[in-house]
Formats: sequence, C-alpha cells, structure tokens
Amino acid sequence: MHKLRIAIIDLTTKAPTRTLYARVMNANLASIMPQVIAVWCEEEHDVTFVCYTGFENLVNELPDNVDLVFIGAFTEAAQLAYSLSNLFRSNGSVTALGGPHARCYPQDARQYFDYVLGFTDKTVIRDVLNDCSQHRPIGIHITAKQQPATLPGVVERWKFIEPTLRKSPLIKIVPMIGSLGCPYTCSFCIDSVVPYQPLDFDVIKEDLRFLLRKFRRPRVGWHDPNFGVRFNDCMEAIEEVVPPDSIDFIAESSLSLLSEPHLKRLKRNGFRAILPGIESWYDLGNKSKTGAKNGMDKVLQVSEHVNMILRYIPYVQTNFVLGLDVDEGSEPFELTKRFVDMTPGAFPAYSLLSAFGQAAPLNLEYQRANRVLPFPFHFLNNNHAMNVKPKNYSWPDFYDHVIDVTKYTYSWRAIFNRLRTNKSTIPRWMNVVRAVSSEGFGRLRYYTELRQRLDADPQFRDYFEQQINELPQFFVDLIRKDLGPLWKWLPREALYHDPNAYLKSEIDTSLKTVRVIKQGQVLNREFDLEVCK
Ligand code: B12
Ligand code: SF4
Repeated sequence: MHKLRIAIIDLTTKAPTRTLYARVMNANLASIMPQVIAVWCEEEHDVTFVCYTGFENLVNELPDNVDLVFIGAFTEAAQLAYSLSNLFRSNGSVTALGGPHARCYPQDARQYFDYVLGFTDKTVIRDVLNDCSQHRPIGIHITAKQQPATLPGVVERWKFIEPTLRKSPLIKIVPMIGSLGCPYTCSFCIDSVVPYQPLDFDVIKEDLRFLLRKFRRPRVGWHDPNFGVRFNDCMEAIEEVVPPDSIDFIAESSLSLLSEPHLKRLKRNGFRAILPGIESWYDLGNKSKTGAKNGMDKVLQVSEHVNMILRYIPYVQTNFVLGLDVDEGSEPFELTKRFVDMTPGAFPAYSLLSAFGQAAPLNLEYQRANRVLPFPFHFLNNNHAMNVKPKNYSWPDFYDHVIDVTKYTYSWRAIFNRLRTNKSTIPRWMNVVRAVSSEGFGRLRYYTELRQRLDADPQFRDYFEQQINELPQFFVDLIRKDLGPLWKWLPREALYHDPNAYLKSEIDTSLKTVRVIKQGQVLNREFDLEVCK
C-alpha cells in the first residue's frame, strides 16, 4: 500500500469561543482516541494532527491535499464535523467519523462521511486504511465487536499530547485511561451495556514514570467512565511508581466507590478532583450507595458523604440530571437547593435529560413514546437543549424550575459560600470562574432567553410541543453564527435528523448496517452483518 496523507481532527468544542473558562480548560478536554488513531496511522503513513479548542482559525489549521481525514466529534460538534467532511470531500479526500456522535447516530452520520466508526480497535483502522475509498451517498458503518483490549499509552501518544497542552496557558492535564465500560447499569448511560474491562497496568505505570520525568508535578485526568472499579489494583499500580502525593489526579467515580478508607488512600496518592454522579434524588440508589433511600433522606445521606469527600479531596463536582421521569413538581429542584446549602464546598453540575440516539437502550422507550425532539445536534450537549419531552412537566414549567435551581446554585451567595469553604487555591478560583463564565451565568442567560421565547413566540412553542417540524429561526441563526465560514459547507438537510432512527433500525434491520471491508471486499466478521450497498 502506498503511503497515505492522513489528517486527524479532534473537536473539543463546537464553535469559536473567547470565554475565560474555555481558555483555561478547552485544551484539557482533548480526547484520547484521536491521539491513539494518530499513533496507529503513523506506523505506516504521514499524519497531521489538529486539536481544535475554539481559539484557532479552524479553516487555516486544516491541512490540504490529504487522502483520508479522521474526525473525532461529540454530538454537539456534529454539524461542524459534517461541514468539515463536506469541505474535505470537495477537495477529493475520503472522510471518517469517530467518537460519541458516531456511536450514537451512525444512521445520520453515514449520509455525510465515507466511514462511520463505532468501537474502534487497530483492526478497524487497518481496514479503513486498506480500503480508503469513497462510499457515497451512504457511508459504511464499521464497529469492532467490543472495546479494544489495549490502547497506546501516554509515551506513545506524547507527540500529539504535547502540542495540545501547549495551547493551555495555566493548567495542563494529561489524558489517561485505565479501564473501559462499567459494571453498573444506569439506564440512561452509554456504558450501561458495555462490560467493564481494565487496561494494561504496566502501560499505566510506564506512563506515570514518564510524566514524572516530564513535569515537576504532573496533572493527570482519568477518562475512565467510572474510575476505581478495581480500586486496589489501581492504587497499587500508582503506589508502585509514584511517590506519595507527587501527581495531581482527576477522576470521574461513583459515590459507591468513595468510602472513607478509599478516600484516605486517594488523598495519599494525590487525587485532587473527583466528579461523582448523584443524578437523581429518586433513582439510581445503587450508584450512590443510598439503596432505597429517596427524597430528603437521600439528600441528607449524600450531602454528608460529599462533605466527607471534601475533607480529603479539594475539588468535588457533583453531577445531576434534570428532568428524569421519576421527577415531579418542585420537590426535586427544592431538594437540590437544600443540597447546595448543606454542601457548600461542592460544585454542582446539571445536565438536562438527553437521549443521544442509540447511546442507551432506554432511548428506545422514549422513541416509542414519541418523546424525542429533533433539536439540531449542535444543541445536544446536555445543556443547550433537552431533547426528551419531560414526562411530568410542561416545557415552561420545566424551564422555570431549571432557571430557579441554576440561579440559586450560581448566586453570589452560593459562589461566596464555595469560595469560603474551599481552602485550596485552584479549586476556589476554578469554582468562581465556572460560575461566572459560560457554565453558570452563561447558561442562566440562555435558559432565560428560551423561557421567554416559549411564551412570546408561538412557532417556538409549537416546535417544542412537536406540532411543527420547521426549525425556529433562533436555532438556525445560532448554528450559522457558530459555524462562521464553515456554514457554507453545511449541507442544508444536515440541520435536521430523524430522532427515531434508532427505533427504526431496531425494527428494520436492513437499516442497521455494520460491515467490515477490506480492499473493496466485504468481509463478515464474527457478528451478523447486514449488507449495506
Ligand atoms: C471521560 C468523559 C468526558 C471527559 C473527557 C472528554 C473527552 N474529550 O474525551 C470530560 C469530563 C472532559 C467530558 C466532557 C464532556 N462530555 Co463526556 N464523557 C466521558 C465518558 C465518561 C467516557 C468517555 C471515554 O473517554 N471513554 C473511553 C473511550 C476510549 O471509549 P469511547 O468513548 O467509547 O470511544 C470508543 C469509540 O467511540 C471510538 N472513538 C472515540 N473517539 C474517537 C475518535 C475517532 C477519530 C475515531 C475514529 C474513533 C473514536 O473509539 C473508542 C474505542 O472503541 C462518557 C460516558 C461514558 N460512560 O462513556 C461521557 C460522554 C462521552 N460525554 C458526553 C458529553 C455530552 C460531554 C460534554 C458535552 C458535557 C458538557 N456539557 O460539558 C463534554 C464535552 C467535552 C468535549 N467536547 O470534549 C456524552 C456524549 C454524548 C454525545 N453523543 O455527544 C457521554 C456519552 C455521556 C452521556 N451524557 O451520555 N466527558
Ligand atoms: S456508573 Fe457512570 S459510567 Fe457506570 S453505567 Fe452509571 S453513569 Fe454509566
């Protein structure tokens, strides 16, 4: 095979930005897989790697004359990715999409990419490189049978990590991963049906040694869906190579794994930030170790638990989902406000209930009940649109509650309480920046605008009520503004998608086309594959 010229683009954001929080954090949101794919491709080909953080002029960063482009995108960046694909295809390149959007919306993405990749291992990438040909108008969906057994570590990815971290002026967080999948089964989660699987501890140890040589005090962000499931093994690996408290670690972990003995050990090993999911006051008790406790009883127990975590770990972000079917009336929101009062040191992060295509089997239920709205992907990031019609609230009612709890959480009083309660410098100021920047004040402004339009603009309300399909101009204008010069490359039909594509693909399996190709030949791997061309 001749040497290919390959571009790999990691989209950490969907639009240009100038916010303070984005300046501090966006380069630290880089994904691991685009770096992994760059390592695999570079074994035989020429690679140009671009990590877009919202501060670059993206069009100027794009390499020309490439044979194949891989784009990694969350759903919020799908329209940006579709525009890029169209631009590259017009210049003769073949394009491939991977990442959360490709996993959640393969049916839609196939209209705009030659390849759409689900679980991606080295064999999948090799198949794409060997074939490297146009598949239009409908691209090929390829997915490995399961998550990869191994991934290149930091040492191998360093060439791509280093230039990305250079874009981060203050805090540099190196992305690492120790496991894939999760043993829990939270019904809304993309990993609820993906088996837990640890990655190679020897690679992790080598990476940590390497980082200790590179930085005076490294910072590592674990991308594990649920860090510390094999807690002792993880800690032993760290303790073997890292002197106590010499690397700062950040991890997402469930409350059930954060017992006091575990916290003592995490503190000793330098864990500085933990992001546990609480999600709901009425559901998912197994995840927060609250069992059958609900309502105020759960608030009391979780608040006590989080305050205990804060005695060991200086930065705690507690994740909540707003609008779950178990929620009704003002009580869930009032309980969250009590939690904010009782746990002043934690930073609460709210996600609006979102059904990301085929991420979780639960989404089939929403689709069957015709409750999924076709908001453009650009707004599907857990905040800019809730695409599931709430079961127990009208839209105005729901947004009133969301605004109320957001105002309360990012009020000057709550900001001051967080500042006063936290003692370490970075957590104190990070909380302030997040509250006054796009996340706190920014979202409040946005929700308030949506809420006003629900009253003032009948077309807007009709769209939310699924009475009309025509997209309100408000959303079109935002996408146009965000895409800037790339707007002209966005195929107009890509503003719309079928919100029930997952359900339809379950009913009509010919739509569920997963194929593996090699040098133009279709190969059926171990799983049943439908023919798609
Ligand atoms: C770690 C994590 C983060 C980290 C790191 C993000 C990052 N850039 O990787 C942080 C905390 C920063 C984060 C932020 C956000 N996240 Co997040 N995050 C996760 C989490 C917990 C694990 C994902 C992970 O890294 N897994 C390990 C990798 C190796 O496996 P994988 O993701 O399954 O990827 C496989 C394939 O998809 C493929 N692949 C992945 N990337 C690529 C790229 C290319 C080019 C190719 C070819 C293949 C490929 O290969 C992998 C191996 O098979 C998932 C939930 C979960 N349980 O999975 C949510 C999840 C991915 N996040 C989600 C969301 C919504 C967000 C935010 C938008 C939230 C917000 N409002 O701020 C931001 C977006 C940040 C950004 N744009 O970078 C959603 C995405 C849904 C979607 N369709 O877009 C998820 C699924 C959670 C959910 N709500 O259901 N997140
Ligand atoms: S614990 Fe976290 S990663 Fe695991 S299934 Fe639940 S939400 Fe998903």
